Amino acid sequence: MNTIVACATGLDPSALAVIRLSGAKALSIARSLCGPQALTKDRYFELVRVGDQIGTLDRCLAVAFFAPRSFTGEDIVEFHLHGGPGLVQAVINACLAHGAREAEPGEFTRRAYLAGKLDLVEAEAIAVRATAATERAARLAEAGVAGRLSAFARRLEVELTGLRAQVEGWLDFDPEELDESYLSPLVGALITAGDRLHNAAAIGSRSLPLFEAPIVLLSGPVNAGKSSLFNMIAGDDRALVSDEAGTTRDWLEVTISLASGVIRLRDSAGIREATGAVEAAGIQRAHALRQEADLVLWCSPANTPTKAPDQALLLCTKSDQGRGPGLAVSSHTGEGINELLETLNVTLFAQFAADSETGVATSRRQINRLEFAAQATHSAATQMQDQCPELAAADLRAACDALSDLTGAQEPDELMLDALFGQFCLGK
Ligand SMILES: Nc1nc2c(ncn2[C@@H]2O[C@H](COP(=O)(O)OP(=O)(O)O)[C@@H](O)[C@H]2O)c(=O)[nH]1
Ligand SMILES: [Mg+2]
Repeated sequence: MNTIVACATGLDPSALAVIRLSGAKALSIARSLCGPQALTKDRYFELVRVGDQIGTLDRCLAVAFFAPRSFTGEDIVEFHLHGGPGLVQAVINACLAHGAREAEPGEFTRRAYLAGKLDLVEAEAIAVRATAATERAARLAEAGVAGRLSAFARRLEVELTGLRAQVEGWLDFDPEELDESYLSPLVGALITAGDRLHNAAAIGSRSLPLFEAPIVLLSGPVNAGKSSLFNMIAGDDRALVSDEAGTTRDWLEVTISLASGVIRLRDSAGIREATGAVEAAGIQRAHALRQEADLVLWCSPANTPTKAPDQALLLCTKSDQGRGPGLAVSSHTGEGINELLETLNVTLFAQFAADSETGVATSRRQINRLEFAAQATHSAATQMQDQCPELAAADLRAACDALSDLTGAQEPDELMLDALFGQFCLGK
């Protein structure tokens, strides 16, 4: 495999930056930059002069991790240098000139997974820790890094394999002979296992907003005060506000920190019969955005109330002008804004409950595999009750496969790995 290089700390100016090199040539490339005496000791921070063919670039710290005792299992060198983007780029260029190639997003972690250093659940939990916006998200993801969910999945896989052996034992019998007194404990065990898997998926779903920054969309009729509310919450005049109906066409997004997590708040065009092609395009987009949103805030003006669509949270906007159904808010007086933020915080983030048995799923992919395994296990219970042990055994095989997919124990396909690691930060 090639030796890869990337800046692990982002490319904004900062006091320090970390550049990582990983692969068979990591040490030789690093010594080309720092001199042949450098980096001869494992895990030893040393002061080096890094330079290219023109001259010294920086005096900085460097450390080597010799294979296989490194994150990726390969030789790794890290430069902890000063953080100017031009300096960082020059050092990366020097590594490239000596035969490294630029890493893809997530490629270090992908190599760690391929070397058997961590499973997919742990890899995804590490990605969350690299982007965690809140302390709570970071702490929950630590449970993933520590492998609690992986251990749960492996335990369940063993249990289901045992249950499958019992199910297959029934295949040798005449269905008439399926004795209730043996059958009901088996069915009971299948239902319990399915429930535990379902519970793990449900905990994951409730916690997902902590990791994903849920999308909250301001929607409603034109002139309902959506853009004014957007600006009020953003603390900035981002959106144009006007009493002319149909002002907003492009949609806007700001990231807002609530007490327990981060949301992406969006403003969109008001819903009505459009008066022109551009407004019509804006309204069409507003409808599409509604599908994407985790929560819709339906803005209904106090003086002309409208009915909220299902699932939306109803706001009575312009509450300084009167009263209507819904949570009263006014962008002019500030009434109800704190209550709205508190409601959003509770609705989106207060539902999670960490579970000591299962740990917490940190991605939709993990939740989806857990839920699939739960359904297949429950289906196996039903098939046994209906005296179809063959179908029950097939369900249990599918459930075990889903659990192997979850941790990546069964070699997954390249496309899935591309999709999974492609979402990682560069240098991770
Ligand atoms: N009285 C009052 N007027 C408001 C309030 N919010 C917005 N407006 C006015 O309503 C009109 C439409 O506001 P805008 O935010 O552009 O609504 P949008 O079309 O839903 O985005 C503007 O003239 C605003 O000044 C409010 O809380 N109280
Ligand atoms: Mg608007």
